[in-house]
Amino acid sequence: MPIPESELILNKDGSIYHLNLLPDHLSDTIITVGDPERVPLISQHFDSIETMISKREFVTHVGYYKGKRLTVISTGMGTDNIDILLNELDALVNIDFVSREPRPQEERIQLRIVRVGTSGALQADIPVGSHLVTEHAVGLDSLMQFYPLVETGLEVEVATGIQQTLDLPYRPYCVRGADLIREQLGAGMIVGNTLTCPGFYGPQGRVLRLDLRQPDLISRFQNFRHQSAEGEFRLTNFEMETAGYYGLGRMLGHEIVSLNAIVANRATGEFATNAEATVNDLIAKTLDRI
Ligand code: R1P
Ligand code: URA
Repeated sequence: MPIPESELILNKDGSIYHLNLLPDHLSDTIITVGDPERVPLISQHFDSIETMISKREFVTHVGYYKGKRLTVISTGMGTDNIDILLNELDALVNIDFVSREPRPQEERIQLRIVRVGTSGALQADIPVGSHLVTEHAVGLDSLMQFYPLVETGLEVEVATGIQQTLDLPYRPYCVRGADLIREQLGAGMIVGNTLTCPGFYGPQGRVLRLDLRQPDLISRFQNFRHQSAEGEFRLTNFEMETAGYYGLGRMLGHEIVSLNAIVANRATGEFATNAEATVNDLIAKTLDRI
């Protein structure tokens, strides 16, 4: 059965609805960033750029870096955008746009996706200016309420513990990312467990003019621990997309890693004096290893 026009939406030129890309535009290795202005910061290192396309917050540059074809895409903020990004990237490689049929299993392409983003540390021993690679991601957002994500026993235990600690009316989700790409791209970085929040202020315990429902939210995050045969689990950092990447990556069969430039520390109250340098160093490491 072909996928209807209302579900797989193509623009008049045949490109996918939000990303505005054609299947030929994409490389198998993709760097993603939240901020559209971070795209040229990466593609400026390319030997050549073959395509520059943008629509809404999705700015895409495709080119060659030391002979390797790479795509850089910005996503904007939040896991709702990651739902669009990953479904549309997967459609570009794994759905035939003419027949509107998914490609057979043996023809499926596995993308390698590296998120290069900023993040706030939750623990005092994770310094501003450091780089952290996400092992487990915990999603406080609602994206995975809509997909049949299969979690391991440990993932369910961690997520249930966090639900109890935070006294939430729903169970968060927890996903361990793919090991190989984490070891390759994150070599030498702090290995952490990232909390993906559905907002930057209240959901990350920030108070400007609005009080929090739970005034001690930050210390609840900081003090959460789960003991298992694999050791002690604690939450290390905050951001707004990683759990969506890891959940959809597992279900769609793509290899994804989230690399975090730590620009704030919520235990010490610091914000980076030179966040750009921390991000630029992470970009350099990413390009070197990819
Ligand atoms: C918030 O300032 C934004 O920064 C982080 C968060 O996940 C959120 O998107 O990532 P980026 O720097 O990649 O946007
Ligand atoms: N991005 C976030 O989501 N939180 C921070 O504290 C810093 C960057």
